[in-house]
Amino acid sequence: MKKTILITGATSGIGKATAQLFAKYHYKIVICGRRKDRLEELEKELSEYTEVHSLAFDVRDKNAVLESINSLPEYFSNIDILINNAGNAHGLDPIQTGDLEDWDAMIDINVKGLLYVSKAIIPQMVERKSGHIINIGSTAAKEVYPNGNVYCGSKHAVDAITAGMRIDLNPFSIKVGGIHPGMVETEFSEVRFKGDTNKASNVYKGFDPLQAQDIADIIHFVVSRPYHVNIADLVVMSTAQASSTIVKKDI
Ligand code: NDP
Ligand code: 8X3
Repeated sequence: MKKTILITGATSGIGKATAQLFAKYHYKIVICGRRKDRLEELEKELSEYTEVHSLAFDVRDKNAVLESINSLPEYFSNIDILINNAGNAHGLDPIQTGDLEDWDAMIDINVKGLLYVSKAIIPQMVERKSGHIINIGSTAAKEVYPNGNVYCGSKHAVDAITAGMRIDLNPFSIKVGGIHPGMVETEFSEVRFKGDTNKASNVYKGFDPLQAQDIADIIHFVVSRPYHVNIADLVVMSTAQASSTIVKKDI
């Protein structure tokens, strides 16, 4: 029987590449994001390979999250795999000049949004005593870098919540794991620098950064392990990167 995967943040970057890869493996796919035009376009693209359903909601809106997920047509309603991927950094400022709206966005999206989506899906996994939840953290979940303060805090929270989920869901045979990428060339830096594409592209200049497809491949590897294998915690960086701040650049 085909498995169903729900991916948040599927309109761009890692989430989109993951949806594209899993479509080729013929999973049933629920793609989520706020940008309806992108969801429509992706649904059309993936429908060549598999059945796809789009859900447009803002993960910050807990009622919208619960209503959307509860409204899934029966065919898509049993979620076997949840990829909690929606998230972003907003700003890169020292703590003393950080913007309150940026802080709210990062805590509300990266932490509370992940919890709301999980809350909407975990009960059915518990009921069925099966499921797999993958939370996308970051190297920023494992270390803190200058001006990363609140983003790193939000990702450390994702790391802790992931461990907590794994403990609480252990009696129900639900797999839970975190995947923690280093620098991946997506729209991430464009969002962080509020649309400044020059500043954003400079982040990835002079080395070979990870691409969204690299993370999608890893997600597929993690999901496709045998039943008794759970990859609990995985950190991945480009070869040029040794830590959040140590990157071997050729310029
Ligand atoms: P992108 O900016 O390319 O994608 C982010 C996705 O999150 C988009 O699909 C966006 O959809 C969705 N999203 C953002 N805010 C919301 C919201 N309020 N409600 C619903 N969906 C939202 O970035 P990445 O693909 O790089 O990021 C994916 C994840 O990977 C994030 O959690 C990020 O922190 C993490 N990560 C990224 C790294 C990188 O270097 N790129 C490294 C390590 C981790 P939409 O705008 O349509 O709502
Ligand atoms: C993103 C990693 O170091 O580019 O989570 O902020 S970093």
